[in-house]
Amino acid sequence: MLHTSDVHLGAYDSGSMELRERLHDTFRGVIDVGRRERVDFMVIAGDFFDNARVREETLKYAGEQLARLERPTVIAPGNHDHVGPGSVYDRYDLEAAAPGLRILRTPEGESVTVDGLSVDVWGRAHTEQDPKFTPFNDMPARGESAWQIGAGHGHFLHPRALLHHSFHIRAEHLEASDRDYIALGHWEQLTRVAAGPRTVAAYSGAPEPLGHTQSVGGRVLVVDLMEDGSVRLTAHSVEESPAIDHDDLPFLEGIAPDVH
Ligand SMILES: [Mn+2]
Repeated sequence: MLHTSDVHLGAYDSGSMELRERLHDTFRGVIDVGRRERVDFMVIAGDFFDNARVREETLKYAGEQLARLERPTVIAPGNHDHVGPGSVYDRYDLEAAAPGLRILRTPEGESVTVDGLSVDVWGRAHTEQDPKFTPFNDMPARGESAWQIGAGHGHFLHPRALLHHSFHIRAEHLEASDRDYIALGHWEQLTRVAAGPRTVAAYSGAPEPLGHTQSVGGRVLVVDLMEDGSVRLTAHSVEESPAIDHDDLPFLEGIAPDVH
């Protein structure tokens, strides 16, 4: 699968034309990685869009690119592209533009089975700016499909984390999830995080970080669901840099996350 998040499409819709185009190009690069690596599906772990007022052309562009993957996509909305009144997802019929697209629209959490695959993706949709929102506490048991993926958008708590951030994700939540892989969004930095012995969990980081302090950004994760039940990650650059193998990925240490 391809895992991306924090694309923030439309972030510059009312500003610089050059930055706007660059962000569009970056997402095209994400789709190019997915096509080149022949992924079976994609998960976008929140903040696909920057806000609910992005231009109509940006919505149309997003639909075109999602369709260009020619594989199903599951979107777990984040704090910038929340569901509920005024949601960006109610402005334009993305599902019609991109066959196989599923948007997780339930704040309490819902599971979807990816078209044609034995893969379930569970996640909770952000509603408008509820700071008490927690993406992963009290998850339901695994579903029926062979592979169980969680997708969520929030702030992983660790000793170096700033506790005032919202949307808390705790290592215990991920350990208790009993999922194979947890696709995280909200941090601009690519990093794996602790999730117990059973589960691999990672932030893909933003393909085009809005902040400038990230140690590793500008990447997208290819997640290999292996025949032996293990999960291997490879971080691909959306530009020209070489890929980073699973064992060389940053593992939380030393990261002061940029969140949006
Ligand atoms: Mn966010």
